[in-house]
Amino acid sequence: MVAGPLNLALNKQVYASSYYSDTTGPTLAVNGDKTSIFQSGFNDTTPWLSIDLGAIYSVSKIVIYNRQDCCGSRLYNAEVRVGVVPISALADGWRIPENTLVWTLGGAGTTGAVYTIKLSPPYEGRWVTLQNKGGDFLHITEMEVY
Ligand SMILES: [Ca+2]
Repeated sequence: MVAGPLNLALNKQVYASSYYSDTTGPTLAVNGDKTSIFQSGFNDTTPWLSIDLGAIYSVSKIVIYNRQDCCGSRLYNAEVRVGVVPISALADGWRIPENTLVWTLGGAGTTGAVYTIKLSPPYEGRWVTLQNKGGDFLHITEMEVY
């Protein structure tokens, strides 16, 4: 039997600059369920979500599932970074640019969109961070790392 690719982000420790409520916390972005939604909180104009893979991995692909029910355009000028600088608390936000930029969404996202980011060659990192630069909420249903 050949095992499928392992989602390194699944049920890993995950942090966010804010969250909307206890029912929209950051763990919902890595719980393997494409319907449950992480949503950032009010008054957070550069919200981020940061996954700790638990060790340094060679990352070759990241998949982001935008919200399926509405509001996909709130994902706007978003950035994904991979690296070894820990981003696990609000005070770490200024260090996000120290990790390597691997993807930028130019403009607005689309409801229901799935963004597949291929890293060729693969990039080594432990922390994978998605930041929304559009000034609005960050909400996605899932983020996978391979
Ligand atoms: Ca989810």
